[in-house]
Amino acid sequence: MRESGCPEEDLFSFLLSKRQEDLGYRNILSSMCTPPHPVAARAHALFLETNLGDPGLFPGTVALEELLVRRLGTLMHHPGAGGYATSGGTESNIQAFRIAKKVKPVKFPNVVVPASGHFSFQKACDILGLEMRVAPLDAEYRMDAEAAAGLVDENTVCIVGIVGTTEYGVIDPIAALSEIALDRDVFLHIDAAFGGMVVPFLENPAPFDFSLPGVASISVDPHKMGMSTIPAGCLLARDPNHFSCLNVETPYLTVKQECTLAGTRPGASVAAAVAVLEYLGMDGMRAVVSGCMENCRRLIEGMETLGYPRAVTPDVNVATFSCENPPAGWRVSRTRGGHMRIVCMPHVTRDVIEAFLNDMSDTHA
Ligand code: 0PR
Repeated sequence: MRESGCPEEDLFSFLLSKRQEDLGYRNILSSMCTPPHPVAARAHALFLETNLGDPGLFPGTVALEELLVRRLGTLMHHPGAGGYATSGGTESNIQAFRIAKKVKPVKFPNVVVPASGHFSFQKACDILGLEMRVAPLDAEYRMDAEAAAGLVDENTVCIVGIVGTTEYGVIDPIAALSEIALDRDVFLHIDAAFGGMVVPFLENPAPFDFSLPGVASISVDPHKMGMSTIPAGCLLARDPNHFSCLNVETPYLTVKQECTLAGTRPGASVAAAVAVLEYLGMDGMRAVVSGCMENCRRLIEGMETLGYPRAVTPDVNVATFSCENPPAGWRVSRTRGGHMRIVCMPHVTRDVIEAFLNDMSDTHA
């Protein structure tokens, strides 16, 4: 550290110079995050110093966390779901595995995860000493439910299904997985970190949530399509008592037990997540999602016209193509299968898509 402090103006010109090295979101087509909605930023500022890790000190913020869980539980067709605000999909996935492992205590536990699983499942298995059994995908990158069933044995503590896969934006056959979970009495965790804030706002979505009786827990992230500030995730469980198996004693805090992974936890991003849901309502979210889906369709159509076929028709706003290089100045990502991947987040507007297609066609020419 410096011996004596830096003048504020010098400090902030230094910080600003670093901030300017960051890429603006405009030409970023690879991210599942997006600039926060203005009401999220405003709410975040209001709750800056709140700490959900010591709930007795912040009862108002705690009430907002409860409201978030109730809103998202209701969205997932189970208003009585238990839950808490996590730091994102990774923490939610780790905590879901912790619950599943406690629910079925066996000596050599394994979990069945689709090959499309986010790398957070690898972290979770490593931390928790779980064997990860990888279920193959079908030709459209969805989990092969029959093959998954074949991997389940008496040591399987959890099956994972994904709603909106990170790489190809497809939805696994959750209804079939729900049947398998009930049949074989296994905990079924749904990773809807991305799709949880998309699918409920589509027209006539196939059931993927607590409306299916085998679904035990769901992760859904407000800091992705929920346009909240970072970090904002949420883990929901059908049975609220499932969280009590994670409880540890917290003798000197204002509450005596906690089930969360993090200790000190931000209230600001939770208030921001609630703010967006309340401000937009179902109608507002439908409008945002339908815009993103429309842009995604336009992108696919435009790319195919230029001779770059889609890898698959996605269920959510993630488009993938057989295409080598993006035009200069654009950030896209690449799937493990070698496809160009573009996430049509809210900042990827129609104008951005048209500008990208224009640059692609110049490259093509
Ligand atoms: N589950 C799914 C289906 C995900 O897509 C992700 C993240 C996670 C879990 C983990 O969530 P957290 O990162 O919140 O813990 N998917 C994005 C990805 O890996 C995360 C991301 C976001 C990456 C923004 C880059 C970026 O700029 O692609």
